[in-house]
Amino acid sequence: MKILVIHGPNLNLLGVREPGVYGADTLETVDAAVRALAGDLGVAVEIVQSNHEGAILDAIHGARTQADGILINPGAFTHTSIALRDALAGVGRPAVEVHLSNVHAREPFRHHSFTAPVCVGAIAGFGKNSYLLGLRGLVEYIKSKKRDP
Ligand code: CA2
Repeated sequence: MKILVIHGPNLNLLGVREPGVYGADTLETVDAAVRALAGDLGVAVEIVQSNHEGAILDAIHGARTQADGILINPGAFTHTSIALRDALAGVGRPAVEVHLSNVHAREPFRHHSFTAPVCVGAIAGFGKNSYLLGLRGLVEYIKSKKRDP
């Protein structure tokens, strides 16, 4: 099983600015934890980060032939991008949306997600652990679908 992990815009700044909101973890420490859990679960991961909407769309399209599922933190595109929603809906691969912060406890403009309704689940508010919980959930979901399609 192979999972495509996508970090959206500005997540490359993690740990460098705003530690009060997003914690002290850097993207490198998040990726290391994701890779370690993937190893424990016996799945392969490909991890990408982009600040460009089109590049993220291309990565999602690539999952159609190259991955079994998508773990995505769409960053601020969560709240703005119908294109991202259409890509996730159209690619035919299950996706889980994750957020470091509890977006529902923040500004009202972060409460709406264009992308969560086309994902099989969403997790927010647990920092780095949101990715780990999301990865576990996605892998279990894919396994259960293989057992009982
Ligand atoms: O909580 C999350 O994971 C978010 O997806 C993070 C996004 C934000 O726009 C979403 O509403 C929630 C922001 C990405 C990180 O942005 C940073 C900006 C400056 C310094 C560090 C991170």
